[in-house]
Amino acid sequence: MKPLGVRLLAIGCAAVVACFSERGSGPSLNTAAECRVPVTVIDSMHVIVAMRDFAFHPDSIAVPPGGTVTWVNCEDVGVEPHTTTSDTTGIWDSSDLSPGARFSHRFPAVGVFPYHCTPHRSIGMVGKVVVR
Ligand SMILES: [Cu+2]
Repeated sequence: MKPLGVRLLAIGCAAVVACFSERGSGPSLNTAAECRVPVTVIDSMHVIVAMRDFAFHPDSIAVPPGGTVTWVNCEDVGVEPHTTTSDTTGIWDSSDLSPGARFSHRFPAVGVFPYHCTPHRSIGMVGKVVVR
């Protein structure tokens, strides 16, 4: 367990430093590990939402003000891309994320932020971030 924990902590720090609505990049992040995480909380300020089977897991998640959510596309290679896009236009929009890609957004203030996957909204691929 320890090696995995250390690796996840490193992922969390990297994402927090990368900060505001930034597309992740770089070889230091381990998408396979992120997709295996049994709980979505990396630490109190950073949570992961997996995109899998044309849904967000979990589809509702809470973070404190200043917290960061990282969405990871955990579909198998070859599955069509997903997005994470705020229902309110302009708060965040990942654009297409292929399997293995990720996107992070930091939420500075309290509120409820519904979002969706642009190509799959009509089949119910929606979620919600609650900042409290
Ligand atoms: Cu989708």
